[in-house]
Amino acid sequence: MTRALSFIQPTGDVHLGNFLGALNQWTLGQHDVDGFYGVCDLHALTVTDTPSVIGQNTVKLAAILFAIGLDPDVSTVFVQSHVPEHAQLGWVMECIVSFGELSRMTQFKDKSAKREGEFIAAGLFTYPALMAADILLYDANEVPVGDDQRQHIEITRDIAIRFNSRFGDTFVVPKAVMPKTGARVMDLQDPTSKMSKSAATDNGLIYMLDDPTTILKKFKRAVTDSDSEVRYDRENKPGISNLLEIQAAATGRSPEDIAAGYTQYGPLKVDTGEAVIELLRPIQARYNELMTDRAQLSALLRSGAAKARATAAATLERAYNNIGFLPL
Ligand code: AQP
Repeated sequence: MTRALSFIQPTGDVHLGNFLGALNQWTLGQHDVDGFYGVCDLHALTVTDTPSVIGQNTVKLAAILFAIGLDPDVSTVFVQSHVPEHAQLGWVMECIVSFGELSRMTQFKDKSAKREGEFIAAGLFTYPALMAADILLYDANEVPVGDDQRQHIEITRDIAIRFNSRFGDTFVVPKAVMPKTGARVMDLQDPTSKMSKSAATDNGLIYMLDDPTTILKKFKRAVTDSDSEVRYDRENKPGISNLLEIQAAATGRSPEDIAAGYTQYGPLKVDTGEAVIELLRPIQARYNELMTDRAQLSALLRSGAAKARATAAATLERAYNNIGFLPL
């Protein structure tokens, strides 16, 4: 059976881009794969320095993962720091990737530029090595992610291939899997930039826990394009195409088909907002229920970590043996 693995960082409130690009794929595909899904709190440490924030965000994010429909009897849902093999294989990966490869990662360039003059953790630079370890530990064939993760999956493949040729066949070489629509949801106020937790303002972000009035207001204020034709054309009509793609991802239709039903921007904005409200409504209700029983959430995560650890420990041992470390 195909093995899938994907993570989300507890670096802020989860938004519609995270959901349509990644989380929704995890739930929709969970019965067709052996899925490992989690909260990568070690990665969040690259940009978070306030005590307790990562832990608080992790609980909320875990509740979201169950609220979207990940079934703990079907998928393994866990927190990265609960499985120490991630950090252990992460170091090995740092020794398999080169400084030059890490220097070319656009996410490092973007995130370090945003933090100019501030503390820039070395972990922000070596992050792709830990991410490679996350994926390779589980022999994942597929990594369901949004389009912004393409370069990270490419470097993971390069690392796996290099390790296998240096130390013998050890890791499965994974591939990225992206949804047909929603792989790159753009900021509603700046449709040329991706919707991102670390955006300067949240006016263009739809959070998964935003109330219906806020969601509708943000859609009504979405920036559109200069002429008034409703047409799916990402290059020349980024604002309208983003709305069409969001509505398509929320309803399972195609953006072109949706565009054919509109002659004005106003109704498109309202209908897209309403489709998103209906998509998020049951998730928000389940989230609120789950957050009232923290003991149950912790129990679910403990059992997820135990399952994840069994797989991760076997892969780490295989890697150590193939490297030829002296056995204990
Ligand atoms: N705008 C987006 N459209 C589609 N998919 C997206 N993802 C993120 N933004 C979009 C996907 O969400 C998953 C989890 O993302 P992450 O938390 O690991 O970090 P990220 O990719 O760096 O996402 P953000 O929201 O932009 O966070 P910050 O601001 O912390 O960098 C991934 O599969 C990602 O592709």
